[in-house]
Amino acid sequence: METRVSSSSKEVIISDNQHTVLIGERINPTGKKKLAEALKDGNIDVAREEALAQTQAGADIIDVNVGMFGIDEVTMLPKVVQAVMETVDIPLCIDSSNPDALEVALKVYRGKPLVNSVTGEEHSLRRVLPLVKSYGAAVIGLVQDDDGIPKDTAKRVRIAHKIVERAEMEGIPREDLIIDCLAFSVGAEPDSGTAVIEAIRTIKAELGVNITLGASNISFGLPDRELLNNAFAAIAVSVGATCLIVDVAKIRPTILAADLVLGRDKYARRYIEAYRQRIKQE
Ligand code: THG
Repeated sequence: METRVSSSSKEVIISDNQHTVLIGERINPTGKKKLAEALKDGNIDVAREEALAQTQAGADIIDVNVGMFGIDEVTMLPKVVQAVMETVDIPLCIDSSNPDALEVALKVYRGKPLVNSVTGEEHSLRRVLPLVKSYGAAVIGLVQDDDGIPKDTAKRVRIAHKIVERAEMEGIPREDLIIDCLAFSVGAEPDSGTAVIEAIRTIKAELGVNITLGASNISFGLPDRELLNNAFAAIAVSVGATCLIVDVAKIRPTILAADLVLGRDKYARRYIEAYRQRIKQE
């Protein structure tokens, strides 16, 4: 199963046969005062800087999210997408729960983007899937429906089936669908980690689709978040996640090590290259 996305000049392939693809999460105003203030003023320089820094840190794809109280996403999302395309030449993941914002961002995008996201909710399936189809994009499906994010594995699996079915009915090939099993914080929900791990295994076995995860959700409200995020990211990859939405600079060394152990880095090429870069900087 290969999901292909692209910028105007570069293609990224998401698959079990390649290294884990890292999607940089940092263009997101949540919890980032400087970026939030800049975006509220219509200033996109901070977003450009984040795009460049994440690409230099080894991001394969950049997530662009401008959703926050006080920011008009329909105006700002295409603006920031345009600015990031001018700054870096890797594919983008267009992150919004507002379909109108997704549509205007898709209009300005050059290449094949990843749309983040559709859910199992009826209003989302009806509005987002036709957009994905008509712009020839790939899409992340969140296992969430009109009752919210399920706590158990079985319901996550049912929603994944529903999203895949509806996408295929719309004419979107299964390769263009990536399922996100959505983790809660293990601080609030002790079984959150195991429910997600089991869901990844089952969805992958039953549907064969690529799997993603926002690794930082697991650690909300806990100390030493980076440590937890790294452990969870490595576990997710070992059970079948093929791309991760993460703070790339903080997660990449662990994932390079995990990829090597899992036979996804032939001759340790990427692992050794990252080591060389690191000692050059010291
Ligand atoms: N799945 C999918 N998309 C997603 C998520 C997901 N998009 C949004 C989010 N989850 C992933 N992105 C972030 C962005 C920031 C943070 C977490 C996830 C974050 N911010 C810190 C905070 O809020 O405290 C601030 C970080 C900083 O300043 O460095 O943790 O799950 N498909």
